[in-house]
Amino acid sequence: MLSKKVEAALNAQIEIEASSSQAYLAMASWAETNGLSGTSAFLYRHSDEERVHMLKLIKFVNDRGGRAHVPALKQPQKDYKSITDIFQSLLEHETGVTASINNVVDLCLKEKDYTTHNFMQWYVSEQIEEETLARTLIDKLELIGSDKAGLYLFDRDLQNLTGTSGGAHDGNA
Ligand code: OFO
Repeated sequence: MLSKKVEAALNAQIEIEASSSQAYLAMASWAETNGLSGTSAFLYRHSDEERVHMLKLIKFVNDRGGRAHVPALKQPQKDYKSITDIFQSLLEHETGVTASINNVVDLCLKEKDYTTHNFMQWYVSEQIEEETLARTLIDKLELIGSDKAGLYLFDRDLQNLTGTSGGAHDGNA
């Protein structure tokens, strides 16, 4: 059984994962209409992965005797200055998500909720992968600079790049 505090923290995390999914969907749509089809495919997949993160939390909360709430969401940012702007925003967003996950983990320890603590470890590892990937992509974009051919290849490479393990082995969500 979840404590009220842990239940509230998990519900707050559900909202964050849902907002992440919306934010990356908006980025995908921007990229799609700015000639970046590979980037857009990557971001659509990333958006789907975040939805899976949300679903895993919803199921966990309900299975543990709590009640998951589906949140209302604010409209995400619509326009971006560039592809680099997209990935910088994505990294900034993920850094915030990591901080929030760490807070949930911390609360689990305080509440001696080792089951939820164990469940959250998946999110902890996921965040390491996501932040590393975002930093790698930003480094590549810095190297490419204004080289159009480089940008073309970067976008093409993203066509089939999976964001993280998130979408692949989430069979239960
Ligand atoms: Fe990348 O945020 Fe989910 O966990």
